[in-house]
Amino acid sequence: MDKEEAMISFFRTFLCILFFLMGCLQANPIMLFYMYELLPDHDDRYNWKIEMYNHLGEDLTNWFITSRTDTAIIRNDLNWTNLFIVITMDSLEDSLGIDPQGDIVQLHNDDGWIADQICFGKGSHTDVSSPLPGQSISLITFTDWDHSQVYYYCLDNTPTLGSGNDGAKGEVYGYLTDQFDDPVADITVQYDYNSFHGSIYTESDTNGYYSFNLVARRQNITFKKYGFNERDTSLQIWPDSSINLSLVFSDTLASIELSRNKPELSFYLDTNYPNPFNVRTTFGFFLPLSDFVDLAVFDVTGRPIETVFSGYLNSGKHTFTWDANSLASGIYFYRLETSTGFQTKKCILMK
Ligand SMILES: [Ca+2]
Repeated sequence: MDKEEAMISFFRTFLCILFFLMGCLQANPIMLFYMYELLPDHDDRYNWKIEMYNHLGEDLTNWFITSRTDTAIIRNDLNWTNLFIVITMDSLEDSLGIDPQGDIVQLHNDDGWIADQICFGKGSHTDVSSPLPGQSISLITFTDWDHSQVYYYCLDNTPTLGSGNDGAKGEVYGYLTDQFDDPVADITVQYDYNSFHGSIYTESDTNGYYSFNLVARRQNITFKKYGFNERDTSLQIWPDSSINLSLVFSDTLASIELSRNKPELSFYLDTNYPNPFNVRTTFGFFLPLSDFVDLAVFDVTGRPIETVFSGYLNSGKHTFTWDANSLASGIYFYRLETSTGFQTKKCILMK
C-alpha cells in the first residue's frame, strides 16, 4: 500500500466512523453524500439528472438507486474517475421514475446498504420542499463554529450539474407587534436549527423589525420574549426570495398589561433653590390639574411657621419665593398639600 492509498484508506475509515456517529445522533441512515444535486423534471419523471460527487473515488458499478416506485442498477460501463459525474436514466439498466412532487431517492451499494439518500417534498418529513420547475436540490456544506462540517440539502435556482454547489439563500423579514399594534423590540428570533449545533438568532429592533438570510431549506423559526407568548413556525425558505413573516404577540403577564396603562400624573414638589439659603429661597412644584393647594413651612417639631401660598392654581409649573429673614438658622420643612395628597421636603437656613 503506497502513501496515497494509505491516506485514502485512513480517510475512508475516518468518514465511516464520523458518519456512523452522525447517523447515531440523527437516527437516520448513514449518509456518504454521493448524491450531490438532483434536478427532477416536472413534465417527465424519467428525465431527472443526478450529480454524483465521487469524493471517495469509488467505482459504483452494481450499486443501485431506488425511488418510491422503482429500483434500477447502475450500468457497469460508466467512468467513475471524475469528481463530479452527472447521471441520468441512461446511466441505469432499468427505468427509474422520480416524482417531482416528492420522493425518496436512495443510493445502495452492491450489498444493499443505503449509502446516501435525498428526501424531498410531500410525505418525506425532511429539510426540503418539492423544488419548483427548474430548481434543483443541492447539497451544501459549511464549517460550523466548532469546526465540524454541516451538510444541508437546499433548493437552488441555478443548478450546477457537473461542478460544486454554491448554495442558495433566501430572506425572511417581518414586523413583530403586540395586541395593541405597538412594535415589540428585543424578541429573540431563533433559526437554522440542526442536530449538531444550536441555532443562530437575531432580535427585533425598536420598530419590531427583524430580518435574516439563510439557506433555502425548510427552517424552524422560534420567536421568544419573556412575558409574551412564544411562537414557533416552520417554513420553506425559497432561494433568492423574500418572505414576509410578520406576527402579532400577546402579553402573557398581567403586570406587563398593567404597566402599559399610563401612570396617573401626580403633582410634584421640587427641591428648593438655593439650598442651604440665606435669607430667601424658591419653592417650585408642578400641578397636573388645576387645584386648591397649601404651601407651608414647619419647624423641626412640626409647628407651622408660615403659609407661603394658599389658594387655587391652574395646572402647570409654579414657583414661590419665601423670605426667612425673621427666623433663626436651622432646618425647616416645607409641605405642599393638594386635593390628592401632600409632599414634604427639607431646607436649611444658614444666616
Ligand atoms: Ca452541482
